[in-house]
Amino acid sequence: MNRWIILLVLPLFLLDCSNKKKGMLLLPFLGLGDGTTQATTASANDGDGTFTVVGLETTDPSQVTTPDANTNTGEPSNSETPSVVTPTPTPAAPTPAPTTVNNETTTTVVDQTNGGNFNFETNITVPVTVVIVNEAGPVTNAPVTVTESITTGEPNVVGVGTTDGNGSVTIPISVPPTVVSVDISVVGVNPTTGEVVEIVGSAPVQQPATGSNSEGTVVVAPVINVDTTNFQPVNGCVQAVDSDCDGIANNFDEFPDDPSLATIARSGRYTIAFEDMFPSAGDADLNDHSTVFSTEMDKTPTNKVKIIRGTYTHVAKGAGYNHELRLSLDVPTNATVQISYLDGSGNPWNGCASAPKYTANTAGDCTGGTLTPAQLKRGVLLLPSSDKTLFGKKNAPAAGSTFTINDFVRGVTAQVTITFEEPVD
Ligand SMILES: [Ca+2]
Ligand SMILES: [Ca+2]
Ligand SMILES: [Ca+2]
Repeated sequence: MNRWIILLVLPLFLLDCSNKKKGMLLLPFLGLGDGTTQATTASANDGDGTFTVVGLETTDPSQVTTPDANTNTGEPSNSETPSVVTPTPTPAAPTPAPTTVNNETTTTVVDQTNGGNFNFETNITVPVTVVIVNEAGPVTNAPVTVTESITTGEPNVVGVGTTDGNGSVTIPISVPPTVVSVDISVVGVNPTTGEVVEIVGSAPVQQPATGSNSEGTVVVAPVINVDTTNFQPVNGCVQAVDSDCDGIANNFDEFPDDPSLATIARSGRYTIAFEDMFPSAGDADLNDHSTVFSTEMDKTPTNKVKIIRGTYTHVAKGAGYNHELRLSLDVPTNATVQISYLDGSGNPWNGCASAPKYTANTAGDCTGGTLTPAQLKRGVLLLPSSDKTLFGKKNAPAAGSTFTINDFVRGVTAQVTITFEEPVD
């Protein structure tokens, strides 16, 4: 049987604004062309960007040492085993001077059209590059955090990285199409005052399309060149701002006392919908199997995923065929899968485990267990055969017929936790 085919991802829109992070960088849009087929570069905000410096609270200023002159050219420290800064008196300091920052952001249009092939994924995926220099040259080993606050109304860490010997880091991110800009944070120290400071700002990931027949936005990859003075990476760990010394400051660390974990990536609510006669587009109404889902991923300080949690509710079956929904994971490690099911009323549902089709299967279907890489690649069973999961209904009215909220049947909900033995990319 031919199955699956085309997927449609549709994020729920939350209009809540950031409660935490700062200003929006608005750029003029210069010569971006039609934005769909070729990369074009636009330069903007010639050094007068909105990146700013904020002080981070340190309960014990003596925890911060003045970084020595070799900080910028030294080897990056091992982020797995950061050293704790030994409290020392502040040495005879040069005249205290504030950290300053100027930035210039350039953008490159990123083709999201999948080379002309049918592509219904609406997430936008771009690299965000940050380049930091100070008066001594490139700033090496600076921790850069990229967040967005549109999806849930709270800052949601979408990527982290550390600058290399050129002061540069490129962080790939994937965000819902409602996200038009991301926020950037770099934590460091002012060597003349010993204060821990944070450089913050934002950069666009979408800009209005320009050119003839253009409408909407184009996706852009930003490169943010930060030119700063009196700013260096923290030389070691300042526990007042990073309790577990994992390199992720407390204000972003959702596991502030666990150095093995750093952040939770929250998807917000999505719908995934399939047309089932691939490669035929069929009638392309994407109603053959539809699921509403939301996921969270617990991530390590190095941006790897340790745990995936998801809730998946079957909501429509506009097909004669039956389908099952699996999550295929191409990873080099085992994972423990825990899964439970609820019926449309929120009560435990055992229709999966009672189906002979699945109980005969030893790959963790219905009951979870420890799955091998091969089993994970075949796919974790999320929702079993769709003739069972809508209780005989379809939520798929014929065109022109009436369908009201009272006609809607909530299908089976799967609650899944996948814990990798080793964190994965
Ligand atoms: Ca931390
Ligand atoms: Ca942590
Ligand atoms: Ca169809």
